[in-house]
Amino acid sequence: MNSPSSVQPAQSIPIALCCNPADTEAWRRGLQAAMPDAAVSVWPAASPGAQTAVVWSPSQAFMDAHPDLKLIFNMGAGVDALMRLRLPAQARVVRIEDGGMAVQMADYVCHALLRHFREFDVYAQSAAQQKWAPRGPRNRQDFPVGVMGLGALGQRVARSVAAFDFPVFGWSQTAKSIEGVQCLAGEAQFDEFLSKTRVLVCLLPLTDATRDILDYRSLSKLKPGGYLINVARGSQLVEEDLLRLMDEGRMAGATLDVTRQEPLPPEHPFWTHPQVVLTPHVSAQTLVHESIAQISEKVRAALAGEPLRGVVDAARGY
Ligand code: OXD
Repeated sequence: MNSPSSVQPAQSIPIALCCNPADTEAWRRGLQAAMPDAAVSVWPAASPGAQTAVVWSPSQAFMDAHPDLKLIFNMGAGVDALMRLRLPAQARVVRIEDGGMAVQMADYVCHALLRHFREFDVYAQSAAQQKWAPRGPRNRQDFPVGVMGLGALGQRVARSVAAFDFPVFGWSQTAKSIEGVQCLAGEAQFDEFLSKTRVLVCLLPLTDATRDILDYRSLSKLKPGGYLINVARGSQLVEEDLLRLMDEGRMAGATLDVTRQEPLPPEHPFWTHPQVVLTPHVSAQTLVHESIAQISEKVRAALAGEPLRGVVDAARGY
């Protein structure tokens, strides 16, 4: 009989795998290579006794077919899709910690920030019209950046932005301390954080508390000429409110890697809005090799009864 915190021994690890069909084979082969004694079964073939699962956005049917799961590895950083399901009571959800995603987030956000700050889109338009039209320098002190969400990814982003000498503020639920970043925390300091920020970067987990957090009220607290970079979840932004603030000239624009509906429907105004830069949810993609190395190490740690990092707090939802 296994204790609730340990999993079956290595030679009999059934692993239930459930992900986007296009990625399945790479994950199946990678998991099998990293854990030769595991038996990886690919959903919808169920592995009813499996205590370990590796998943991205699984269905309730998957969970119901695997009532003995103790460890559910989420293939990405955001666990919101999992948190909406009824999970086996004894299961712990473990997310990928960084796994090569933090540097991607940092380069994506720095690119979006510098593209806006250095007016590269304006120069692209001039070049398209064969116009040699230099513009004066802008002062980065006038572009304070506020990073919402200071987990592994948010901290890396905040540090990378600070390395470009922008003033950087951070905001998170619980107080954090990051060199070069002025950190604020909790509801009580939210408005102060917004009012110090001109370029707002959202890296928050999606929970009931953060759904719709980027609405007219909060975005209109930004400094004049506010700019939004959303690399978290589309449901955190009230899209009509952003459109209204841009129409009113109170926000300069946005770079959005995520939208409420993905793929973005063809008729959506973001596609053609001149102040919106869109990418298709690619700011930080899960790297299969790095993630599998992390998962197999954690499976080994769980077998040895060692404490696990990256376990999601079900009450907080991240
Ligand atoms: C993630 C994502 O959560 O890709 O990792 O959205």
